[in-house]
Amino acid sequence: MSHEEFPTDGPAVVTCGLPYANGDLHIGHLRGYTAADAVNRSLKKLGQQSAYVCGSDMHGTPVALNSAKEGVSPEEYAMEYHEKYAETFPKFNVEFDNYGHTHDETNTEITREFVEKLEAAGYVYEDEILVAWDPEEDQPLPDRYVEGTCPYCGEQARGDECDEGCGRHLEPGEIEDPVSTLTGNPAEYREREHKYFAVSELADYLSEFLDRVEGTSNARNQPREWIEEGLKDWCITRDMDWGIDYPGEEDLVLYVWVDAPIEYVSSTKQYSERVGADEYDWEEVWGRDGGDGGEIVHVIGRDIIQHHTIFWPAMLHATDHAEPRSVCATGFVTIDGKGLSTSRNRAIWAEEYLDEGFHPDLLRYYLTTMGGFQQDLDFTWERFQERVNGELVGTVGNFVYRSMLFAARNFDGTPDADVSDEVRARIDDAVEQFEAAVRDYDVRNAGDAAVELAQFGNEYIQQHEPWQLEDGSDEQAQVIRDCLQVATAVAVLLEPTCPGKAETVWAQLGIDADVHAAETDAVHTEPGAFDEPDELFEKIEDDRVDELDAALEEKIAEATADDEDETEDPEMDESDLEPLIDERIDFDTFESLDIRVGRIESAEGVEGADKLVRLSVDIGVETRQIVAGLKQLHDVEELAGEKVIVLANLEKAELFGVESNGMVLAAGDQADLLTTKEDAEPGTKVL
Ligand code: B3M
Ligand code: ZN
Repeated sequence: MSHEEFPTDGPAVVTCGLPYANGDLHIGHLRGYTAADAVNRSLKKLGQQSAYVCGSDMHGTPVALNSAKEGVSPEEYAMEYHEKYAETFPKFNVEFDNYGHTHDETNTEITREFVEKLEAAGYVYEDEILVAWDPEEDQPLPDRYVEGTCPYCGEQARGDECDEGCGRHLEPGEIEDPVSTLTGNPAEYREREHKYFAVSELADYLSEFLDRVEGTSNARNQPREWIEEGLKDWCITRDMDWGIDYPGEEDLVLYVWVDAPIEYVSSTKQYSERVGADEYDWEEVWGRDGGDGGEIVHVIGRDIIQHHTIFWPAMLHATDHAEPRSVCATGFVTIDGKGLSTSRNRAIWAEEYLDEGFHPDLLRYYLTTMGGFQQDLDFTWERFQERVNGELVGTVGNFVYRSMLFAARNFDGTPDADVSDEVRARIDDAVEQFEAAVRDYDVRNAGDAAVELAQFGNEYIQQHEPWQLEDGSDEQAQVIRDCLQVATAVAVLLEPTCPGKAETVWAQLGIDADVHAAETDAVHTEPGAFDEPDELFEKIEDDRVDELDAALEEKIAEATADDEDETEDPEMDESDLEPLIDERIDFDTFESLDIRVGRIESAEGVEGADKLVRLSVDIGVETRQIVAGLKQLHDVEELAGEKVIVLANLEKAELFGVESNGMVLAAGDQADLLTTKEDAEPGTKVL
């Protein structure tokens, strides 16, 4: 079954993964919220009725742990961040139709209703299970209270998610070698009674759902593997105080991942109640009226694909709700090629960006149009400058400003002339490109449609040289009229990406209408009379970038130094080193290792894996495909050309479905790559 093309008759809802109310917002968060905001605005441009809803995720161990560190109650702590978020998003022109939170009455009520429906439909059962326990604190250790080894991939993992390895959700009791994050003690396992949602019974439904769901390929493909492996039932309760009580059970709260996605529904309800069901009907959207539901579009980070393509649709289906139409999962944000780290302050914080005085649309433009949706997105101040000065200042700003300045000086605004067929057709092409991109949830291409149209405008004005034509002549009027129409259209198509700037362009053009509400046919709106415009964008100078870079480096260094200060024992570094292995090997054993010099020919990230890179390595005799865990530690784009040392006769392995034929040697946690001092050629044996 394929979905009806946008715009559909029914309403759409666009959501973005809820931020945990447990810390400041940074550029990694903003990527998702700006992309989803752009998706919502773009759908509306197509004439689709659509609302954008979200809310703060107040529950669970992410909030409980952080609030305990601050010594305040989880509720107080989470509310404070919630209010902060509600203030910050609009500053980035992220405009939610409703921004609620998971602890409010609406969500508490709807969550209870979901659980009761699940129970009534026979999907919930009770089981005695082993949960991690801190013997010293004598308390259970749900989710982030425990860390250990992922049983699937062997990486270090949190109690409920393998956040550094394979990304899988982990059930209580699954993690190996559990250690309490409260005391650092090894955790024990104790028997407890918990509630389970029989997700495994819905495997067939979920397979069919995955055939239908639209969105990014990572979100459609990864879950198939999990289903093929066999779905486990899902433990939906926790031994905690903070959360929504499990109906009828005093000691248990619901697992945070139960009530969090339900907030999508609750938030839609709050919006609907505010504007009236005649205007926007949440029951219709979520299929609570017995219908098929509206167009539910989820934008998420790629680390929560399993929750949105397995658990959530299973919950919706089992409770007779409509299913999501699409799940679009973004990649992560890296800074200067390295993984974003809040503890090391390797981050650009939302407030920090605003304090620099940059317009929010600049960052929105960067985040929504830099690379594909699913790819990791690297942020550097240089590239930020490059994109702002190149596309926004040089192409869009320059075109709009020069056309309008000329028009204001020679015609007091829009000259009296008809738009030429050529220009009208070019604008229509841009609209087509934009609409096709939106139907693909491709916000980058939608943004490109606007910038390429401005580029055309620049070429057009250059070619027709209105300054060479007689002032006030019909010919001159014609060229300028065309340019102003292009400017009008650029603003419409750029609105989802740069809403603030689009508004400015329309205001400057003397158009007395709302560019946000405008649909794509508004590209042909006639501009009015106007005075000399202001420049739309400001160039970012090189020394500004140098300052920003220096400040970023400094704060990372400070955070690292703070980390080191905490290492009280100066011997610590040494004891961190692994002890030497006593047992000796003979020379023959050493000789049996075929170690070679190699040269990396190409490198690309492995889809779905946070760390893995697929390398093509020339080892003289042949070229090998080798998978290595280098992604977060190195700039993948810069690996090609590096000389490396390869263990060539290591047995083959398969990582994330990709064959690895050999091993690239590297030292330590930071994967410092081994290389040669002089110029030994690929293939040379290491002895
Ligand atoms: N609060 C944040 C995350 O894991 C989490 C999302 C909930 S979405 C329903 O990205
Ligand atoms: Zn794992």
